[in-house]
Amino acid sequence: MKLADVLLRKHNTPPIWLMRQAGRYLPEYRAIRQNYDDFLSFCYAPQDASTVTLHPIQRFDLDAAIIFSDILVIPDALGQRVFFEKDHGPKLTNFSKINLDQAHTNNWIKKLAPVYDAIHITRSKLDSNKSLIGFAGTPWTLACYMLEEGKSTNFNTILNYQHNDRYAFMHFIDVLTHCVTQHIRQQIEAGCDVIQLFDSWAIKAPYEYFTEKQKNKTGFMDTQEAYILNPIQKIINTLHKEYPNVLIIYYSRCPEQLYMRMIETHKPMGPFGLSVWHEVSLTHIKSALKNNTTTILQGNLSPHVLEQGGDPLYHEAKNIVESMQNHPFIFNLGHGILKTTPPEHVANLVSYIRSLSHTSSDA
Ligand code: 1CP
Repeated sequence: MKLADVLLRKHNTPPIWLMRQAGRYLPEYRAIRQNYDDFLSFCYAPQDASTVTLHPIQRFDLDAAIIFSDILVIPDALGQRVFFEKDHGPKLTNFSKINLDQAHTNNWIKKLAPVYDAIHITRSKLDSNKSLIGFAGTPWTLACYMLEEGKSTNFNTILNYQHNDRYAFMHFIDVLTHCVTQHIRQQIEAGCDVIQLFDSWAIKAPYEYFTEKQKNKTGFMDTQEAYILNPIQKIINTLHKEYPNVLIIYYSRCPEQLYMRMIETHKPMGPFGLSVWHEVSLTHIKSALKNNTTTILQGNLSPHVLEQGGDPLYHEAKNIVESMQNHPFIFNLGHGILKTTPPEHVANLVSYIRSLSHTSSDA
């Protein structure tokens, strides 16, 4: 079933897909991965990227495929080259050398043509009843990797920069907002019917009130509104005006309070979903939505529970599905699948979720 179909409430089964469903826990992924020294060259190889996108669909019959790519293709295309060292996470070249003015020429997007080719190929091979998900990092999360020049532990560079030079930082967020919108537009044009925005580092966003002067000058109350809520809503609204049927899901690793603010402030103009981190209670978020059943919820099994498998997995999965009855819902993890996860656990989870809903519909 297509993911947006949950709004039609025709199915008893919640659709299921898993963040990072293509990846190193699958032997068929590792076999292809070893042909590339450099991870991004793999992302820019349309045939192989499409093949690994389809692996988890062939193996587990999940309801959606997510295009095999990375959130860091945007900085790479902007000229801040990205490298992955084995088991060390990403490293990005010098931030100060990139020219942000070129972002508006849209020349940089040409570098991402292989991603759109991979989407074309995948759509032509994917069953028409399944969704194809495109994605991007959010401006804040991309800014974290770009300013920190890789994976950070203390986030000092970005936190100091935003504090010491608010307007320059906000200009940077604006540029990234444009880039993310462009990259998503191309993914939709290439054949994606669902988009997920990954805000993996929203949890590191500061919550600082603006001074009167800053408030008047920017129109924002605080940094959370300026760096997260406003840019995300701007991206979603721009895209929904052009593509009113595309489901856009916002995934965030953030405190409950930020989801609540998103719920209060975002008035969706098209199908919209919130994907909830497993450290946050999905039922609290559901309660905050009150009777608003136009916002789809997605999540939020712990990836550790999936890795462990067995009874705790079934118990947690059942609780989640039961608590989401009467609300449009997509089953997923609360963060990406761990590379130590046995593939059989994924197969078990999928058949369990599908058996559950049959039982409840028979009752
Ligand atoms: O060598 C390898 O095999 C590299 C592992 C890997 C994979 C499989 C990386 C490096 N990226 C990916 C693919 C990927 N990344 C997908 C593919 C589609 C799928 O889900 O199957 C997606 C959606 C992403 C998104 C992504 N990349 C995020 C957001 C989600 C999340 O995990 O929070 C982030 C933060 C990245 C950056 C990144 N790329 C790769 C790694 C190891 C990381 C995380 C670095 C860090 O911990 O800071």
